[in-house]
Amino acid sequence: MSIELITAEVCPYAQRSHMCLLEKGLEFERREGDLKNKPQWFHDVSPYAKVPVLRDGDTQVFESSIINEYLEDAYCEPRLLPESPAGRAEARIWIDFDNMKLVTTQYRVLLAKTEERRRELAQELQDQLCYLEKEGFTDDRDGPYWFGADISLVDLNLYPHFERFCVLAHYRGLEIPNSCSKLKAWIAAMRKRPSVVATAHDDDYHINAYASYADGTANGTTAKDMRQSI
Ligand SMILES: N[C@@H](CCC(=O)N[C@@H](CS)C(=O)NCC(=O)O)C(=O)O
Repeated sequence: MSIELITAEVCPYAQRSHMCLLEKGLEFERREGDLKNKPQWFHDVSPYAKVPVLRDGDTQVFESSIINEYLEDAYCEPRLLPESPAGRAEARIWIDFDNMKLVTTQYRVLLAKTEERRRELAQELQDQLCYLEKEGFTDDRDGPYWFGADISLVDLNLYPHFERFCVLAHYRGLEIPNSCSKLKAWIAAMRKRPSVVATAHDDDYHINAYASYADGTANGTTAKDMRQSI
């Protein structure tokens, strides 16, 4: 059975699944989807017209967090979710918080047109980061990752958009609050992880990639979806 990740180098969501495949030690091929000029084959495999999409033999899965859960179910070792139902539920709650709150606020603050709305959203983002710091990065962890010594699907979900925080710093003057020291230490630890080293890009790459979001000209599916929630 062969695994194929339909991906885009630029995409933080695709990075989540790319990292998951690396963490699982799986063999896979990557196929780059041209998001600016989507070919018919891409529409045929991607119901939301987005990357990533994973193909594993006859199985096709989309939505990065669901792809990662699929990989966890299909390829159990190494485990990327806690064993207990309570621990797994906790992981999924934080993955949901990331998808529903953190990530959408980051896009919205970049896409918002007025200064006033940007200020409101910047405050919202700051509150969410402080919540993550206080409620997420608990003091009883025995290692650098979300659940301590072992990396998890929570780490893989959260990391890619933090790699791109430089975009918010560059275009909107935002910083991760100094009070979020555990979050900052976690980002530093993640940056050393081989699955990050293999998939990461530098600040200039990301700043360039998000220019059209910042100047209001982005017209892809993701920008349109995110604009609806501003
Ligand atoms: N919720 C999706 C989001 C995926 C997504 O938005 N991908 C972007 C690239 S980063 C995309 O393919 N957008 C297509 C477009 O903008 O036209 C997931 O987690 O996989």
